[in-house]
Amino acid sequence: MGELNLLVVDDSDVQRQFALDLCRTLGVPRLRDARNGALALDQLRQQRADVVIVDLEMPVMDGVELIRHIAKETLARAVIILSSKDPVLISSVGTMAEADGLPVLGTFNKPLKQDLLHCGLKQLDALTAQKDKSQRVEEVTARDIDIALRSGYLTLYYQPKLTGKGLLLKGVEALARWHDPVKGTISPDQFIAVAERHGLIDLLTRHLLEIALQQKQQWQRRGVSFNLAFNLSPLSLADLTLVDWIAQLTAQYGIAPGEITLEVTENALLGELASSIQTLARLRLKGFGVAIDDYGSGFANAQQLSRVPATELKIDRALVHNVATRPQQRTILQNTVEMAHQLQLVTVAEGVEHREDFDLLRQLNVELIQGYFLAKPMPADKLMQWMQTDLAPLRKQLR
Ligand code: G
Ligand code: G
Ligand code: MN
Repeated sequence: MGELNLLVVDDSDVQRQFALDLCRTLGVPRLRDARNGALALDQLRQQRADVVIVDLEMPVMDGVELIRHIAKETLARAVIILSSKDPVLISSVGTMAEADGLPVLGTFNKPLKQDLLHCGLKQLDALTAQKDKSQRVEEVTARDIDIALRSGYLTLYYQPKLTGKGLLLKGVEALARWHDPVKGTISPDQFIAVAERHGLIDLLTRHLLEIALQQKQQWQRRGVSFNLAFNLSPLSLADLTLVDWIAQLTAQYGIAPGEITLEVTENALLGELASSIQTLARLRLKGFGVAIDDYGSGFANAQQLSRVPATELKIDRALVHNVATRPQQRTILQNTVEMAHQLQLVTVAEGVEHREDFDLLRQLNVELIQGYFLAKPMPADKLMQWMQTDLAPLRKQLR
């Protein structure tokens, strides 16, 4: 628990002591407490905290108001929310906090449980690592992309998708990577959108698809077979020539369409619906798999989903991450999985980082699991090495 500085805010003496005792048991070195929101705010303004555990129902200033102040004045790095009220209410306060830029490590019903608290507090380190990463944002220009395409700076990494039961390697997702000799590694978040804005996305997509298919062909020649998933830009779905050139290229490399899955983000399916659906339907007719990506991050509803000719539903990291410490999120996830199964879709959980989440997902019958907990995206040669050396121990450990 390092140097952790934690504040417990609860109007009930008994509950407050209980939470403080749990924190002591977990070895939190610096502990403070406050009886209501107003007193907590005074304390935090004098000295900020790493984590504040907030009870929602309190006199003088309730937890909701306190959390807004903490977020607006950045008085803590993260909060944990407690209540004896309806889980949906607790969860919506959590959503509010995160919308204000305040990370939530857990939203729990009272009484607080030690293992849940421990699991929540452990997230803080990951949070810090993420922050450091997101601060380095560089602008990429259309010209840079053009040069990168010509110079071969763009490559693909591959992230395994494993079955929850048995940990079989069912597929990999290809993820674009840009290794620039001057700027270092540039993330797709920084160049896909620029390519889309400057009319370079088709060029980029073809370039990357060709790399992917070439790689797939090599694996095939070595007798290794698993599905390959490839991300398509929503813009590409409006392109009526897309299906033909994907089919052509796939055939050219001697790959069966059933071995390829095309991923499209949920939000792509909201706008230009008719032409998107036409494109996806034609891909399906030709035998390709179609995955709805980032499901749960946007606003697609079940009815819209049922109209999309998909084979797979990828549940967004936002619904998956820390699900084991958020009981109400678990309910949403469970319903999503059931709905997907009723629509005959294979479910994939994205962004699984913890053992606790992995165990829960397996229990909820999510077929495929993808995330740092099992394997990070890696270059093709690394993937082969990973299959040979890391996969068997992983299976043993998670049996
Ligand atoms: O690894 P990650 O940082 O790899 O990817 C960030 C985002 O970029 C994700 O939303 C992912 O879907 C998207 N992305 C990654 N590779 C590609 C690609 O080849 N094409 C498109 N259109 N999006 C990609
Ligand atoms: O949007 P899409 O699902 O295509 O993007 C996948 C993104 O998620 C990529 O940026 C990939 O690098 C990233 N990713 C994969 N596994 C994990 C994980 O366990 N945690 C986090 N934070 N990101 C992940
Ligand atoms: Mn994807």
